[in-house]
Amino acid sequence: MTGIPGSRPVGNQGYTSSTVVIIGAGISGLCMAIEILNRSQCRNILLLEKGSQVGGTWNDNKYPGCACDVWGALYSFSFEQKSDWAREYPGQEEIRDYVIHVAEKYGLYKYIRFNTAVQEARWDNDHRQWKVNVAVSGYKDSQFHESYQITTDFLVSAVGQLNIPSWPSIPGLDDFTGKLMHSARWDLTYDFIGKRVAIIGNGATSAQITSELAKSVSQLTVYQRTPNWVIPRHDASISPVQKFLLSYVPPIRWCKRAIQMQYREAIHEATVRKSDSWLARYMRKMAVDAMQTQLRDKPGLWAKLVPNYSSGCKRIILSDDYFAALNRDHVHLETRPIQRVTGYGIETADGDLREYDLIIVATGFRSVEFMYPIQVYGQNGRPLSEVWKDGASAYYGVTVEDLPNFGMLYGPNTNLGHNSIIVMIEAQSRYLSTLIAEVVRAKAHGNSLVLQPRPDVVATFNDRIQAELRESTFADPNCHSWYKLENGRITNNWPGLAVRYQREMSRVRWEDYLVEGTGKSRVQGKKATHIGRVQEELPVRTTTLVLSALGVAFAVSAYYLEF
Ligand code: NA7
Repeated sequence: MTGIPGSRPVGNQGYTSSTVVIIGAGISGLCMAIEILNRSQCRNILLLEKGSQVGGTWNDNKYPGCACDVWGALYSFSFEQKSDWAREYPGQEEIRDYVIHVAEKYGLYKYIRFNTAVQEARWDNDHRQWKVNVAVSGYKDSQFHESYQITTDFLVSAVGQLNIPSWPSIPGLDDFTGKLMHSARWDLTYDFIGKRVAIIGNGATSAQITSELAKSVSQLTVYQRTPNWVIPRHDASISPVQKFLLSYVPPIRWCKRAIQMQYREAIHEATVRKSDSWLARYMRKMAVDAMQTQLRDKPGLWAKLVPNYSSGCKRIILSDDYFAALNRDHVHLETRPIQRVTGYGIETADGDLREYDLIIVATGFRSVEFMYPIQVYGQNGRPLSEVWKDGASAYYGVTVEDLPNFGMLYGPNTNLGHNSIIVMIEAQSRYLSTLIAEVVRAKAHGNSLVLQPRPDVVATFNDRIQAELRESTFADPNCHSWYKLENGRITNNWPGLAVRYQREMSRVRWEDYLVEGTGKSRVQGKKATHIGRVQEELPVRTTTLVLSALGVAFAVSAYYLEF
């Protein structure tokens, strides 16, 4: 049963087929669905979500202190801007609620199948469709069937880069008899107040947890392997007056958003390209000054907390209170390497053992293993693991060699170190929905259409961005990060400005694609489809001046009116 291409069949029909399948109902999966619904006639879409709520990483990460490290004013869709964030840097619950609001407002719940984990996707050359095998979890859902197969004409992966927790291979970790949890699988029923706590790792997640837990645990030890650059965040709550103005005087909200976008793009040079620029040096000085000020009682720690690599090589941590937490008497920074975990605590390389009630593993995600653990087989059964044997790569992070009618959001080389990922996700959704619209149109006319990027185009694109990345701060050999492989190849980050990505993605060049199927004539020979971009930054010239003047007026009034 294939159903009418444009719409989902009524009732229980067509359960095992869908014109489009999107894996994941996080920010990118929902954005993709909205774009398809807006830009094409297609209503026959399915979002397969292994969790039981929308939100993706913002539903998974529920640890104390979890917040966004991008300003809230920038962290919402351009078409659904949130104007009443409680804080400049919103917390997890508020972001998850925003994502739920989007799913409700755009009527997406009816397209989502929860408790459904994709295990394998295989392209069927004969039928020109994907066969997607899913496992059903959830006590009741799995009583109907534990697994089944869905066929689809176009498959989109929206699983993101921060999806599967990375567990360290520390000897004895499983032998610990106290409470053990990964930061991305926080047990909200566990009462940590008054407990002796260890936290392994000191990345962005650990810094947020440390700042929060230091307030209520009896003892807290942070196990640091490599120091990070930490700069002040200057977070603040947003007053009711400002919320009112942002909500009811949209130009003020646009102005705030545009200025923040402009600022974020302006720091790209210092964070990604030139670690010796005056701004990069200023940022590092600001980081060291803030650390020494907040950690005034423990000068012995200062040298251990200054990294020996470019700021930007790893994600810069934004925090107003991490070092202040480390300054407290019951909080301890441990830099001796961990040797093993015992039944009761953690032993360092010199044999020193400390006992704990709770060990928090804040060691990040399996970020370079895109789509893990889903097994994908493309054209002629070629495994994706073979296409990606030297590391994940894709054409602008969205389409992959030998994977027909397949798209990715937040795929290889699309992560940013300096700006909001939502800007990238919107550009990707526009682009992919243009490909999808053609496939849907062909199907509606009883034809088939198969699109996959030309290998030479993908290779040229990747050679170009890899050359740029080799010159970026991400490539600093003194640091390893979740952006790159052990051999130094940077698989996760985009080298340029977010605006440059938007511009390069603002047209679909059909000549970049191998086109097959009975409906290929509509696309073959066509040069490009212009899809435009969402301009978030300030345009130069007159508008720049006007918005800047507005921004200054806004800031001055905010200061005098104390909102
Ligand atoms: P990150 O940034 O990947 O940080 C992981 C931390 O865990 C980092 O300090 C690592 O040290 C440490 N780590 C990893 N493996 C080990 C082992 N085996 N032993 C000791 N320490 C270890 O993850 P986060 O969750 O903090 O942040 C991920 C992103 O989420 C963040 O950038 C935001 O964008 C949101 P290392 O530095 O590798 O020496």
